[in-house]
Amino acid sequence: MKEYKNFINGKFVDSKSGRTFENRNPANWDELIGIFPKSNAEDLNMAVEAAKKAYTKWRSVPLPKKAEIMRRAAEIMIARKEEAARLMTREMGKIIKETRGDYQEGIDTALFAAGQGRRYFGYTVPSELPNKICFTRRDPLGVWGLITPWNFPVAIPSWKIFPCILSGNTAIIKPATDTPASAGELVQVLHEAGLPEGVLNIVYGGGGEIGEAMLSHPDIVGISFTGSSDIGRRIGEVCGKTLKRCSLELGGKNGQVVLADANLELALDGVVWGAFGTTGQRCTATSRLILEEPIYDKFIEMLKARVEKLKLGNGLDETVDVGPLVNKAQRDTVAMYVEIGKKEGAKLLTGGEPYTEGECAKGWFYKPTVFIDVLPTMRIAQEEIFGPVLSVIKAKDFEEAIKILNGTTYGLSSSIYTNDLNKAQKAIELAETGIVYINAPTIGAECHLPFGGMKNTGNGHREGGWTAYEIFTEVKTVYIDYSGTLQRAQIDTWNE
Ligand code: UN1
Repeated sequence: MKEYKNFINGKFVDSKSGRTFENRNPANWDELIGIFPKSNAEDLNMAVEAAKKAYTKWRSVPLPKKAEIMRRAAEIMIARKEEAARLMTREMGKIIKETRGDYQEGIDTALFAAGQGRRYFGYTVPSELPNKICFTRRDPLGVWGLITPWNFPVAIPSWKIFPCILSGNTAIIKPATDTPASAGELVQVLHEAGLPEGVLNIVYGGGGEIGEAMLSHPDIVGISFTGSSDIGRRIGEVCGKTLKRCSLELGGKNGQVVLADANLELALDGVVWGAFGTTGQRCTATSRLILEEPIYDKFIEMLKARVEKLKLGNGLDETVDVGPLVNKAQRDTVAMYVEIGKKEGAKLLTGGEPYTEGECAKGWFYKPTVFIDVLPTMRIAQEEIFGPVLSVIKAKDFEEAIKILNGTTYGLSSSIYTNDLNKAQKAIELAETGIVYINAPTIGAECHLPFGGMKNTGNGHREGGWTAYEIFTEVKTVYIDYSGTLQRAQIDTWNE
């Protein structure tokens, strides 16, 4: 058990509130991971002051020099990967293979930032007039508020922190109260890597208090948020009023389509991993399986057999496939949706109840659950559940499958299993999602490609790769006239 403190202006400090909160292992609630400050607006104000002060100097540090700090951070992370993954499994519950992957995504993002420092391109184009050049450059904005979720305790904070600070901004991160330790250790890594004081600060606490204080703070220029669409709407609304920059990465209701010609074994591997990996708690999780009619019955039989073999337990056990839900509220939500599904008339194929065998009795476990004969309009086919619940829907042909795939308000990720090149190509064109997978599950994004969704999944930004740098920078257009005369654009011509 460790007692954590806020990290403000390069120092670990207690909250002015004097209050704390606990973080417990969702696989065994007797295990206390840490105690954290339950901060208030005063703590946030101090962090903003520190970040504001640091900004003037930090923004003018040459980018390749900033990038060296990112590289050192990556080196420290590589050395700490196993330790960090174990902590992450203990605080969040997902299995150790996945927390290693989560941490690896953080390392990859740090390394990408380290390279990006030397290829921070603008572009140069010709002018309409002689003896004049035009180019663009990117500049930072100032102090950012980063609000991160618990399902990817290191990867998602990394997606925000590295591009934000490499670009010359300074930031305050408020991690989810379910996974504060992993985020705290990441901030510690950057401190050890030599990040100057005040550039990155961490303030622990609830969204209602710290998130709201960030939104209303006049010196915070932008908010980057990953979480639910409801909270995203609220953030977008306030940022709209105050004209803060705002990037929102929100919910999903991702579908996997399996066409009759597909390799069914491959599609089965895909859906089991996509639906029950991270116990279904990914924005990219597969929560709908859309089967073409001729293979419907056969695939369901294969699915039932496979899902019932999944082993639940503590994620530190390498033989376990599925860990617990992150907390009680999450398990209650899953149980509530299972009831809704039954009432709506969907048929429960397997699961549908908490799992309390042996040591799992002390954790938030829920059996991997599959509903069949789900209609596309049912709530379990429309609303994000964020748990191990898969809704199986029948489609009569390719066209109907795509219509069902697109028939939700979300648009993050989609997957199509087929060996028909033409249909695959058509599905890529028609899918209303920011990410499309062919013959692969809906999860598995890589850090150097754009990540984000259409419709209610966000507000048009893309994290990952160089598109993340667009979120955290302003484009500046520069014209240099070296003619020594007044040249009037749109009026003077080159031969006059
Ligand atoms: C999320 O679901 O919140 O593609 C992020 C994936 C991971 C990232 C998921 N690399 O599933």
